[in-house]
Amino acid sequence: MGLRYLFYAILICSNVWLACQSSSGIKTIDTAEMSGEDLARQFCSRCHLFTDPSLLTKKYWKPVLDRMALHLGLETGVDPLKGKILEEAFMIRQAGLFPPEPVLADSIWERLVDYYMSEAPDSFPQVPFQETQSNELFEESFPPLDLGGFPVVTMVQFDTQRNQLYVADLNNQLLRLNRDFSIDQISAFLAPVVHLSMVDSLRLLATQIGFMDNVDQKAGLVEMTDQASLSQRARILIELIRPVFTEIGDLDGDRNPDLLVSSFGNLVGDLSWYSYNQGNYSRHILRDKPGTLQTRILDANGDGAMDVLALFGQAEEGVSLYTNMNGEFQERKLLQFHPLYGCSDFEVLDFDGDQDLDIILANGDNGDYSFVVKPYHGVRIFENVGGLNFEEKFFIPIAGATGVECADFDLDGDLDLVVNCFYPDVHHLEESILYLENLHNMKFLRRKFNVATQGRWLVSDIGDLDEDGDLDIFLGSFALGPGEFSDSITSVWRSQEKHLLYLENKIVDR
Ligand code: HEC
Ligand SMILES: [Ca+2]
Ligand SMILES: [Ca+2]
Ligand SMILES: [Ca+2]
Ligand SMILES: [Ca+2]
Repeated sequence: MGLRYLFYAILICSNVWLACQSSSGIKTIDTAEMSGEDLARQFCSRCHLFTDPSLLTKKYWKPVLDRMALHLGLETGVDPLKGKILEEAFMIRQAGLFPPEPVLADSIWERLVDYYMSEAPDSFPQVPFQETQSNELFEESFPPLDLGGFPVVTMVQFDTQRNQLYVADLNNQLLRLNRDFSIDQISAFLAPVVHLSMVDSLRLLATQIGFMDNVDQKAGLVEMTDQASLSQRARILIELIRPVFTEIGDLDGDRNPDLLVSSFGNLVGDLSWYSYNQGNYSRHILRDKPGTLQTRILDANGDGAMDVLALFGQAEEGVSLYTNMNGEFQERKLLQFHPLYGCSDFEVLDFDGDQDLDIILANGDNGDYSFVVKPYHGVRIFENVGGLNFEEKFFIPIAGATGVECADFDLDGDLDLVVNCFYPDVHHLEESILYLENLHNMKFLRRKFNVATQGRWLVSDIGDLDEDGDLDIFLGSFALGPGEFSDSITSVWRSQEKHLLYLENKIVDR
């Protein structure tokens, strides 16, 4: 009881502190004379990069600015904490995301809004024509999978050790499929599985998100399970906020495997590692903010200690490197993007063959406050030009790009790309899966799939399932989620049980 009161007292103080800080902010900055643009640069760069008016059309700035008004403590008639459970409201308040007092006066806010509304375009510039050809490499099929109901696949993951395919869904099921897509093993978990990490040949870790929806509840967990039956469980970490990715690695150099967990969250969340010591895990926070999508544990500077590369997709988007300095981690921001960029997935590999790691990025998340096809969404290649400094070398516009896989699919010696889209352009649904065939010299042939219209492609993976020496592609459909898609489109996504799409690579003749 005493502890609760203490928390409450801290909470009140921090609110007062915020209010003080903001009112003194108004006094020191003379907003009266500032232009709309200066106001925007002043007040809209506090939590993320500045968003230029050109990034959205007039129609879509309105709902975004209404939302951001709440982040500046303005009274809009909307309670940002409405519908939140007590625990969520507490954490969100503590994060200071919605100041209890206005940070600027209404009249100043109006000037800022006028700036966005007058500078924003009525429509986006036309994306240059993208010639698209048909797929000739892959045989397309929907293996029958009796999962019950319409597709809500939360994970597909190829197991290179077993040469089998894992599939998980919103109904907490995890399946392991054989080469002919018959079920080898099926098991019910506590929450939807979104990522697996192999511990050894006998055990694996299952990351369970808790809620797929945007909430801040601590309903996520990581469990260890045996690979044979998938049913002997041990809870390793609990009360996580929407964890999406777990990596195993020795981060403190004591030869015991530690865990690195991306708790994506929503308004709150974190990237943390958990050091293992005699059966217990202790938590160390790397980033006390939501939005981490994926990580790569690697030794970036070659000093023998493992470092962490992380991809962020919420508000402060980008890629950071956390350099390990005797178990303390120092962040270096490698790439930084504005909050409309919509980072979703990355691949870290040597794309151009000059012996350093490059970054292939898919950005197309459209699930927040502005559901419109954005000309800057797509896939980008960031080349490592030395010392982990990156330059954007290539951009392929793709509406709502969600996942990217990079490999030499046609076996001609260069790396090709496959992209899946959860927020496709309704006018080009057949492009919600694209095979980008590398023609050398940063030229890609864009190839579409007619069957792509049949699902909403949230997840993907690749692997040589039929063991013929080439890489096959697996895509999972998730026929729910935000977006303005017509009933006729969603009814196609939901009408048949097309959970899984198999693109069998035909480059190697059997
Ligand atoms: C107190 C922190 C804060 C301030 C100040 C702030 N933002 Fe944001 N902004 C966020 C967060 C957090 C998000 C992520 C989306 C959300 O709110 O859930 C975001 C998202 C956005 C997005 C992306 C919306 C989408 O549809 O994906 C835009 C655009 C944006 N902000 C613009 C602005 C502008 C313009 C201002 C100034 C008027 C501003 N922000 C001020 C915290 C802030
Ligand atoms: Ca290192
Ligand atoms: Ca390289
Ligand atoms: Ca190739
Ligand atoms: Ca194959």
